[in-house]
Amino acid sequence: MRYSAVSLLRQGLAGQTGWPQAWRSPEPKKSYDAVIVGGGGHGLAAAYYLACVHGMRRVAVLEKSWLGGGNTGRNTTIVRSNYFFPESAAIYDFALRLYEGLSQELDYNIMLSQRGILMLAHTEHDMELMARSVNAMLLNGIDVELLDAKQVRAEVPLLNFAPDARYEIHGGFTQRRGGIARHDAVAWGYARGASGLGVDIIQGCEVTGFDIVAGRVTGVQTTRGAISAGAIGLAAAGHSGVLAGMAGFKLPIQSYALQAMVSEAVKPILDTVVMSSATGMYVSQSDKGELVFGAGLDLYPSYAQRGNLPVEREVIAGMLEMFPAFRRLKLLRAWAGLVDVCWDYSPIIGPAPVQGMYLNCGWGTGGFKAIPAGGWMLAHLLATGQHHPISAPFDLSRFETGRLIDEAAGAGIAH
Ligand code: FAD
Ligand code: PYC
Repeated sequence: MRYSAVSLLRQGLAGQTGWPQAWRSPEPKKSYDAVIVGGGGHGLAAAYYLACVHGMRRVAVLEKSWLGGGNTGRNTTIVRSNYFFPESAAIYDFALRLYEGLSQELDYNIMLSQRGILMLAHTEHDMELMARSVNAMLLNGIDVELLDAKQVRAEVPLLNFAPDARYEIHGGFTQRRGGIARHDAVAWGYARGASGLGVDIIQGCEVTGFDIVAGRVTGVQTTRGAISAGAIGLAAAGHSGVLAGMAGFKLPIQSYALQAMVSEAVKPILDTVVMSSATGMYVSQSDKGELVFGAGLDLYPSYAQRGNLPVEREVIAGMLEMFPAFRRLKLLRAWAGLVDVCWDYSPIIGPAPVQGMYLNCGWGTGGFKAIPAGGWMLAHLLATGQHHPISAPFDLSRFETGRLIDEAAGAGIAH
């Protein structure tokens, strides 16, 4: 829906009371053709593409809390597709291309800002490895550029180039099509689009069990009653292992907390995303002016969705080594999300060991950038029962065949 300047002004003067709801909140029906568990970006995108690409409208998304309240609303919003292996480049670049048209597609501003990402190298060794990665990425068709120290300085003069800097900067590489997007807008945009096409989006509805008959899933048990379903998609990120347990199988996944923080807002000071795995920190500036920065994975698996002081101190120390000018900024908030990490740091997309159930999980620390593609692939599976060619390498069977896609380095942050 579009608003004229006059109608916007009228809304403002009327106390913002007349906005229509962006999506419907219906009571759950007894039965759907497809049910998606998890109202994060991946689940909502899958519902949207099911309705608009595959014409399936009898679809529900079940979310135990509120839309985007999981990792989708907790992440640091970095989008990029600079991965090492061709399989990963294919899926993450498919996502980035969808992101590039998403505001128009959904008629909803997801505030994509392709301000580039800059990955730093702090030793000659880092630099050599980076050159190899950049060559591999170029062969994958990804727009990356290797930069020497002088070029990095020209890109981000605020970085610490002092001769006695603890983390010397030897160079880095950039992907200029990378950047950030507004995370909750991505969830809300897909929710609004899906709801408009007839999908039921049901918040406050926790899945507590699965009905399985002769190896085939026929429905879910929820806190709002039983719902039968022709097919079920799991897009529950940090709780994928819990849901798999309810369905009677195990996933090669461990769940960890991943922490992030924001400073108070300041005038524009940093116009790209800077990532440094050596210092364990990355930072960008939000459109509101806050510096958004974060850590590597917590060291131990946990379901405790909260930040903690030791990690915050370490990340802040790393950031101040890199950007001494940020020394006097105040920390505004810190938080964590629960991420589901596979042994090879790549996602699992494909049929589950139970017939009629499909997985979209294991995105670990990097699934925000993948939302449009993850949704597209899950929708394809739910509608056709078959893999899209791009999702086939991410099938669960790779843990039996050994065809792993080890993207630990591609994750961009410390693991
Ligand atoms: P979620 O958004 O977590 O959605 C899953 C939903 O399932 C949740 O809303 C949850 O409530 C619901 N659910 C769980 N169990 C049930 C149940 N039993 N019944 C019903 N609903 C249930 N990725 C990037 O690409 N770039 C980044 O910069 C980035 N930064 C990050 C920073 C932090 C601090 C964190 C925590 C993550 C970051 N990520 C990043 C990772 C990214 O956020 C996730 O991979 C992505 O959001 C996963 O999306 P999702 O839709 O699968 O999961
Ligand atoms: O995947 O780019 C990423 C990322 C950055 C911070 C957390 N994840």
